[in-house]
Amino acid sequence: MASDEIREDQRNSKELENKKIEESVKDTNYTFIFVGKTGTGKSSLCSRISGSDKFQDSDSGESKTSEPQMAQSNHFGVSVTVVDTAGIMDTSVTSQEANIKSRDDMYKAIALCPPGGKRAIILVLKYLDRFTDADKECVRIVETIFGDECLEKNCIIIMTHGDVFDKRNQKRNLTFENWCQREQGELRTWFEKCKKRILLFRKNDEDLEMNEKQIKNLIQMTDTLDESYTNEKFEVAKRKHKRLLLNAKLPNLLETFQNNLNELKGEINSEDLNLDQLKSLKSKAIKLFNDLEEEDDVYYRKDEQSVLHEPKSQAKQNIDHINDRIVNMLKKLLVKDIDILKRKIQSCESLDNLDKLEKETNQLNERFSQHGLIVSHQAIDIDENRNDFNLQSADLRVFQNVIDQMKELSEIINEKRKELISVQNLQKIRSRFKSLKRDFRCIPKIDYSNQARFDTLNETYLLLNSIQRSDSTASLIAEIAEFQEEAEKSVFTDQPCWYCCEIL
Ligand SMILES: Nc1nc2c(ncn2[C@@H]2O[C@H](COP(=O)(O)OP(=O)(O)OP(=O)(O)O)[C@@H](O)[C@H]2O)c(=O)[nH]1
Ligand SMILES: [Mg+2]
Repeated sequence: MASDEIREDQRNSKELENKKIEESVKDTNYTFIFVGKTGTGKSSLCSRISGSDKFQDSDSGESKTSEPQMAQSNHFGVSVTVVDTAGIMDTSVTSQEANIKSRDDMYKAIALCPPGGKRAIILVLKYLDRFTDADKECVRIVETIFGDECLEKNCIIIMTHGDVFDKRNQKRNLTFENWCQREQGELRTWFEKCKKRILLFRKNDEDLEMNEKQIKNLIQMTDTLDESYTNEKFEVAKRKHKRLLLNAKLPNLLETFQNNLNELKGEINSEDLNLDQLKSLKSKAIKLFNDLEEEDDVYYRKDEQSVLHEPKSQAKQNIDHINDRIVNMLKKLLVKDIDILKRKIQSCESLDNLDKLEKETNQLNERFSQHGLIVSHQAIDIDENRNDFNLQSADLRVFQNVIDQMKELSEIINEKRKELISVQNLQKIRSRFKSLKRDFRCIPKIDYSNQARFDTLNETYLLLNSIQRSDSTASLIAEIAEFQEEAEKSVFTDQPCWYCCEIL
């Protein structure tokens, strides 16, 4: 066969194989999250699978990757996303910090995963490594982060440094499968837990074909997983993990909160607290509650009884207790202010003073708003910009009678105004009547023209009409009526009569 034909043949069989793979894979979108101890070869795997140079690998024993990164590529007609993570048990941080950092890294890594498709967690181990307590700890961390069942259901082990394995075991004619079967200790446990899903990866940047074959094996093994690793699973694992952390720190946490609560309770029970003191106590109580809420929110599911339930309900009681005191004290102050004004208005004797008192009523609103309340005679509301007491709309119920009193206050002002105006009018009428009577009686009747008499009479009609009839005006009305008769007589009888200067 000519060499061209051989090449053509090879190309055809390769295309056929790729087509077969394309047909055999079950999804169109695969995501691999690489986790493992530092230096095992995660970044190097990500580079080789994605072809991207963004993943830096390290030669030294120092941790290289510090932030999770992702890249996407296409193989055999499917989309493959790799997510690289920082090495667990990072050599640059202490063990406790490492745990927290790993957890946060994984949150970020999960966030980088595209939605849907098949997801697998790839636990990367390094051939040559003797598995120590640090490795055990690393796998334990993976389980706490991704969930206890993650090894069994969602994990594939990749053993890197397959090239070194080949060199070592070629002469012994030991296959990787046999080697796995013979391994004991930790690797055996993980191997069993992962239901023997393990792949050996070799690093050879020149051999692209081998690289593709390794990717193919990974995709096909991922298809054997019963379940994909979903965000929901991660959320459940995350809550469980946080709960574990909370349980660990719970005794300390509860002690601190209890001390703070007791201290606060002592202060609240003091009898003579002014508004400012109550305000600062309420802030303290709210802070305490929010601190508990913050701890609680991340650590328990909504359908579970929280371990912080008891201190939280005590903290809530404290807030309610202080709030009751604040609301009642405010109410008392407002009612007292309104009462003083009411009495002033009731005893007011001039319109000028009444105007001043009306102004004071409006200023009363300003005083309320200093306390974060907008009060009118229709309604009371919270001024959010000045709500220093942190009042809630439910608190406003207590102020209902303040609104009623404000309403009453404005009615009293209106009534008072009417009353004062009518007194003023009456005074004018009285003095006009006095001068009318005096004029009429002081001028000798002979000099008083009939027209003038007629006008006087008319004015008496007008005066009587303009007086609002009430008990206090009865005597004035009678007096004018009497004078009216006299004026009528003078107009209609035309009898000259003489009046002395009789002044009223
Ligand atoms: N010979 C050989 N070397 C490898 C293989 N895989 C990785 N390496 C080398 O191992 C070293 C560490 O690899 P990295 O990919 O940086 O390891 P890592 O897991 O990302 O490390 P961290 O980022 O620190 O967690 C690098 O020098 C790689 O070139 C492999 O299969 N064979
Ligand atoms: Mg790395």
